[in-house]
Amino acid sequence: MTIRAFIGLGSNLGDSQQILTEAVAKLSTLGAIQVSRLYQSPPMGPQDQPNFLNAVVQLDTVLEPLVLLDYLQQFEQEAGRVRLRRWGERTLDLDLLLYGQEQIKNERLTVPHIGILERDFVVIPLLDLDAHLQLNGHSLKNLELVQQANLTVIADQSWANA
Ligand code: PH2
Ligand code: MG
Ligand code: MG
Repeated sequence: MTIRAFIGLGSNLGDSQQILTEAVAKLSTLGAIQVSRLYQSPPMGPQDQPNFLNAVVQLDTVLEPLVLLDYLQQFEQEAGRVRLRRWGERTLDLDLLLYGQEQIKNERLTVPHIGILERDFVVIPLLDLDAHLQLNGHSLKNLELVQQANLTVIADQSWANA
């Protein structure tokens, strides 16, 4: 069965746009994808780190969640992932945000991803892909943080075709 998953992409080390473009190409090998616009976002967490580039990919896939997670972690490693500290710098961060309507909680994975509702750099690109997306019965577009979002659009939805 094909499931619609959403994956959050982030990078603030190295050539972030290139790193995210390569990540999108790899995600496209796992199923049919759509890509949000590309955003620049001030860091959540320690402020003495560069701004992030953030985006979300919608992926229609037959992969089970933990198999998908294995791929996401493999792609992070292949990008030379560096993770210096909690909430800190990342070469590439790929987070499984949503997996259909499923609620998943085990030692490797919590889905929906905790913190979606607090992160404009996740919610705004999700809305690019599905303006009517709901979480726990709430429309994401009605969240207060949507009005107060502190994001800059870097490129339209064709950015990853480069
Ligand atoms: N990721 C983090 C920590 N802080 N801030 C922004 N704006 N975007 C991120 O993706 C991000 C962050 C660690 O994964
Ligand atoms: Mg993250
Ligand atoms: Mg992560």
